[in-house]
Amino acid sequence: MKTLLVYPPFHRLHGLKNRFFPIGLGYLAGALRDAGQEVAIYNGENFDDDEPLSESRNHTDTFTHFQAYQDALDNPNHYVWEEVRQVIRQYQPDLVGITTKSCMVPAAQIISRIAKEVNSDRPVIWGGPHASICPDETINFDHVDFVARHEGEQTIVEFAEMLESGRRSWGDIDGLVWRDASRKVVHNKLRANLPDINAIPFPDRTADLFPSRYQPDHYGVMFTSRGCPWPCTFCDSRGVWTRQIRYRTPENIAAEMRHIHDDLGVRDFYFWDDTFTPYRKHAVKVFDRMIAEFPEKGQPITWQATTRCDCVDDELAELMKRSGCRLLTYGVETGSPAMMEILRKGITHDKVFYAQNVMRKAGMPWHAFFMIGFPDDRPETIAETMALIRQLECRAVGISIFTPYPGLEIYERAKQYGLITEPIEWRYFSHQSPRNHFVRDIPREEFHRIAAACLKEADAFNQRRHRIDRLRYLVANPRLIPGQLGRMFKARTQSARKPARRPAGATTAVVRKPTRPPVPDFAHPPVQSPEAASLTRGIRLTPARADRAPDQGSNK
Ligand code: B12
Ligand code: SF4
Repeated sequence: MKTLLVYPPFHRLHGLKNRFFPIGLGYLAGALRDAGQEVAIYNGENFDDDEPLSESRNHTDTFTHFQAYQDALDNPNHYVWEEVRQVIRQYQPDLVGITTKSCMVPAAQIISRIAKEVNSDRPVIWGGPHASICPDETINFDHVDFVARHEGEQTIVEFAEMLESGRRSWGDIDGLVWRDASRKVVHNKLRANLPDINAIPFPDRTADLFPSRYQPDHYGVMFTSRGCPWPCTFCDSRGVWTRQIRYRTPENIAAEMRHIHDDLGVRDFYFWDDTFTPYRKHAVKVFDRMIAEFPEKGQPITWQATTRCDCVDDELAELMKRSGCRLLTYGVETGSPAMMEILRKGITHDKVFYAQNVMRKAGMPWHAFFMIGFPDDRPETIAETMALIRQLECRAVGISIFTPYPGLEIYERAKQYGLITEPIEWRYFSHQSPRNHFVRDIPREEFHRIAAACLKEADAFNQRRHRIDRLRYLVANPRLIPGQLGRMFKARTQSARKPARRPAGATTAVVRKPTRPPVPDFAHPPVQSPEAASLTRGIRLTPARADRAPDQGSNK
């Protein structure tokens, strides 16, 4: 019984790079492998180094590449879809499992269609945040046979085993949504969270079909906990995990770090926990264990994570630094006290400056994430956010255009204000969409003008800070200089190997002309022509598990 787990492409369809190991699928693969099942991961977001993709260097890259994304969705011969076809044909899975965030829905639909084109009798099952939060919509999509909600390890194993056994008692699998013989949608009992997450097998990072697309540190993604106890109205963490937080033991965390350090060569770890240090006592034990496992003088490692401004202090920061922390990211969200109330994030400006002070004393770089465009935002509240940003000493800020995802309190608020039309057209609905406008009191055009100015200012802020802070940090941490030089050298050689821009007049592949209205002018001028980013090109499957596929495109 072979299961193919698919991470749908998103940035890659925009013509942009976004490389990481899809750890959620890694967990599912680990569970299936431990249950004796054959499994492979196809990460549709990952890419070969010679693909014509640009680095995402500033806030507006995804907006300027938005048309390329739309074209890719409309072009059945786009090279990524050709790749998907070839992977499914060659791997011949008995089951295709697709993970979905809301922004990936259109790509996941195309992948499901391709899976059915190749083998119409093999089931397609969706899981992940979107499927968990919008199960009814999902089960009604064409080519989706089953939906798995919330924690997926047990569900996928039980599902694969039942499929293999020929039994069809789908009602016995918790967390499953399916159709009975009369096509009626059945929602099984919700899957309860596993009580002990230490018992979950480590993610199988070797299941990826394209290992040559990763560098060792791309496998360094980890989780030390699941869930987040805070009630923020804009965050879907609880839609995936509920508000219960479950921790791994320091020993279990260190064992996974040791495994990927020794077996895969990971030196730089990325903890993707919703909030990395919510429980101080536990965090101290984790850092102590990390220091014992990877002593600074013997086997130095580095890591980064995301946390809250009220979850750090001087002593903790010192410990983090000793255990290898090279960057902390804080979700500050807004500079407006009124918006902060609505977001129920529970932090104040005081806390932000407190965290800034902690970081300054520890000499540790940090980033701050913000959003603008909340349903109740006004020009003055957005100005408050920009004013706060100007006072920050962080190395970089990230500003997202707020997007309300279903299942959230703030989604209902936006709906009440008449800012959301259902059913949602997911291809236009994401943080990366220049059409985003979920603000009641600022007309669309004016909001886009304000947002473009904010993003431009944030880009300028980041460029300035990045240069200064990197220099400062390296002077304070000379042991990191060789690694930094290595990364710079690698980045240079990679960009030197980047394919040249398409010469004018070169043969173009078939890209169906868009019939949609033009995208509003939200961003700076494009850095790369959208057409160039969406051209069909030859795909080369690495010979690791799939045979080399014939070249398809003409832009070689
Ligand atoms: C780390 C993270 C990221 C990382 C990595 C993304 C990744 N690899 O998936 C980065 C920074 C790149 C990222 C980007 C974005 N993210 Co994010 N991210 C997260 C975070 C914190 C953890 C995700 C994760 O890996 N969890 C751990 C694994 C184990 O869980 P999992 O993947 O959900 O898988 C489990 C189950 O869902 C299920 N499952 C999943 N897939 C499948 C498939 C099948 C077949 C089955 C049976 C089960 C199953 O089983 C798994 C194991 O139990 C979540 C918050 C959260 N708590 O989920 C937000 C979250 C998923 N992200 C979110 C968003 C909005 C985004 C962005 C759109 C934000 C933006 N500004 O652009 C982008 C999307 C870009 C992209 N192409 O992914 C939202 C999604 C909301 C939604 N309705 O879609 C979340 C929920 C946070 C939030 N803001 O509310 N994100
Ligand atoms: S603290 Fe962060 S992860 Fe937790 S609910 Fe709030 S925004 Fe989500």
